[in-house]
Amino acid sequence: MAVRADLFESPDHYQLDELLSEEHLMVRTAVRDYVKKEISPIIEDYAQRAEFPQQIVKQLGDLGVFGPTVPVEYGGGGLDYISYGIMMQELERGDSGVRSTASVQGSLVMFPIYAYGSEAQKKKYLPKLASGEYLGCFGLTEPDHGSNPSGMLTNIKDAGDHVILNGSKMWISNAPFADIAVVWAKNEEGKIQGVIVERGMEGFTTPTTHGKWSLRASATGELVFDNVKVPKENILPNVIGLKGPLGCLSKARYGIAWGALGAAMDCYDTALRYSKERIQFDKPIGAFQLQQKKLAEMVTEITKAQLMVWRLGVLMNEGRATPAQISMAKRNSCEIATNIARSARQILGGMGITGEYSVMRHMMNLESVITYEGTHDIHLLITGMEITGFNAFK
Ligand code: TGC
Ligand code: FAD
Repeated sequence: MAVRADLFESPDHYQLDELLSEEHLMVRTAVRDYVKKEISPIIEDYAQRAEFPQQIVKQLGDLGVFGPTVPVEYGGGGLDYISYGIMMQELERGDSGVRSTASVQGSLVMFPIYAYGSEAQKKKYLPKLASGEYLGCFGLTEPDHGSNPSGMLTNIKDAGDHVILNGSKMWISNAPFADIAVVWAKNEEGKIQGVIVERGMEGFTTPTTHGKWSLRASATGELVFDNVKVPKENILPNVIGLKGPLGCLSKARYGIAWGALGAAMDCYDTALRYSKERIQFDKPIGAFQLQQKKLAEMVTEITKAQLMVWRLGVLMNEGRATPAQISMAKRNSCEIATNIARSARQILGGMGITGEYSVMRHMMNLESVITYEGTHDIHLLITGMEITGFNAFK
């Protein structure tokens, strides 16, 4: 598959770079350069083959995108939330699946071990996860419990110095290659607890999910637990209840708010370039009003979303961002990115459906991004409940 040179430049219609520090800009340059060198040249082929590029795990560890907000003493980057957001934007600009790998590792595996784990768990797992020596996954969703994880059936039963884990999880990113899984299960009192399950534990398997038309370069699978003996020292001691996994989701959803914007920027940048080069009726198609309308609306939505995620980053840094604010940004970025990918694909005409350009791949990936970490509807209902005080979920 011929791959075009990656000439990406991020749109900055409102001089928003002035809101970023030197450190933020350095982080952006480092991750953008990595994506141009290591991701753009290969990702289309991996997506076409529906194969996970396993070599990126170590590369992403070396780049420092796993757990960037985790303190340096545990192998993290000790950076702020805007740096984390920028990393996710740049990775998803390359491919949502690459950002997914980093989101899961950092926000859904390292964060719960850091925030809810024992000192021994932090020392044992965090440095290896940060460096990419270990890959992790996060098991919350079940076949019959997606939007309503509180109904989960996966359970642990006390058996002396260990617990016995039974049940199954579905749609789990990274599962087929994961060395460890942070799994959420109900204890005998029906309360949700987190356990760290290691590959190799008897009765634990991770079958791959095949046939996806979206996130094809990301590995998705199931987690199946058949009387798995998990030592009690692998239970996360410092959280109980659904707020445990939902607290992790807040971090990951924040990253997706920036990430989906990266995919939108890539689609806009690609469509803008194409509109200046493609001649029809003796003119570049960008000279026609209909195409300008699409491009002008894209950059307007990108600019609004850039402002929203930057402000959310400031609130995250100050510890003031609420789950509802995070939901609004995740939902908005996914919606505008999905719409922008579709418009960009149309601007590219027939070329838009090929793998020669990134747009169709982004468009298909974004169908997962708008669904996972809480669907578009769920985030709307979170906003609805916040502003009206009425719970419309149940
Ligand atoms: P509810 O009663 O509202 O809440 C239970 C407890 O949790 C607290 N809480 C939160 N805490 C931290 N962060 C948040 N975002 C929180 N949201 C709620 C809440 O205060 C309460 O605490 P407490 O102390 O009172 O017990 O729970 P509910 O059962 O009514 O559910 C609410 C709902 C529907 C919003 C929630 O279940 C939900 O968000 N559903 C969506 C499920 C979801 O997002 N699944 C994602 C699975 S992981 C994934 O998709 C990874 S993809 C990764 C990738 O590849 O990038
Ligand atoms: P359902 O909950 O069955 O929803 C179906 C439809 O009903 C949706 O449109 C939804 O919005 C709507 N709906 C549901 N409840 C309501 C309501 N109360 N009011 C109105 N409408 C409602 N999960 C993990 O735990 N870990 C992972 O790593 C992970 N990775 C994923 C990777 C991919 C590629 C995908 C596709 C999913 C992944 N997920 C993961 C699962 C993901 O979080 C769920 O798919 C998502 O939460 C939705 O659950 P569901 O698919 O069961 O849909």
